[in-house]
Amino acid sequence: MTPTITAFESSPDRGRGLARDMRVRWALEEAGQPYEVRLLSFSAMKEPAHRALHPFGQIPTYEEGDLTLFESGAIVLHIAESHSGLLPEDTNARARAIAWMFAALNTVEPPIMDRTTLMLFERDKPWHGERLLAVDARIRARLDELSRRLGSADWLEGEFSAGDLLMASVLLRLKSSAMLDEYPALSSYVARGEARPAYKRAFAAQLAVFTASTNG
Ligand code: GTB
Repeated sequence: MTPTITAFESSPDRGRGLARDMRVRWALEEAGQPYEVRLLSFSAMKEPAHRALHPFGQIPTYEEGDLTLFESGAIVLHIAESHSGLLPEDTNARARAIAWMFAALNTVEPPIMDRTTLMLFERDKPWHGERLLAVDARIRARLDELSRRLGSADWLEGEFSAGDLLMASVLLRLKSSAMLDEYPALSSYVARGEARPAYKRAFAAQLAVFTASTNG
């Protein structure tokens, strides 16, 4: 059955890969799983019909037969468990790859999201500069630790996995800052993710939503 995901009808980044449907699209492309997309306006996301799928009135959601999911991490995990190629077969290696999924979402993404919020919505606040310094220090601490662990490896846990998919997705949010350049191993890691054909297809599909709506 072809799954349907939800995505922004119009995104603050104009479809350039930052909204969280991107990681779901990427996972589906890695899995070779075709999918459909239902685009939602900001007001439609808060309507009861969408809240029945997503209690917090956000994107992305995932519908497949009688299964409905929200939370991008849970969706990526479901895709990874339902298809081969995104999680190792070996039980322990699989558990470690899943740990990296949680690390991406629970340890690395929070300070990076704080930065995104500061830059998108809080530039006019009197405390903006001071808070940005504090948030950047927290991000650099995580990047330093992550970079040390990655070392010269291509991926975090052997072969590319859903852990790398989520970690690279999270780090990509820093592309608009110069911060990633301070960590060459992480810059190369993200570039390896972006170079994957599945990532490129997912990015093009998300961008096409915006270019289609501005052209037509
Ligand atoms: N924990 C949830 C998940 O991982 O699925 C978080 C979902 C979430 O934050 N969704 C956002 C949303 O629906 C879109 S991704 N927001 C609308 C709302 O809450 O009303 C966050 C996002 C989108 C776009 C940019 N950008 O353009 O820079 C950055 C971040």
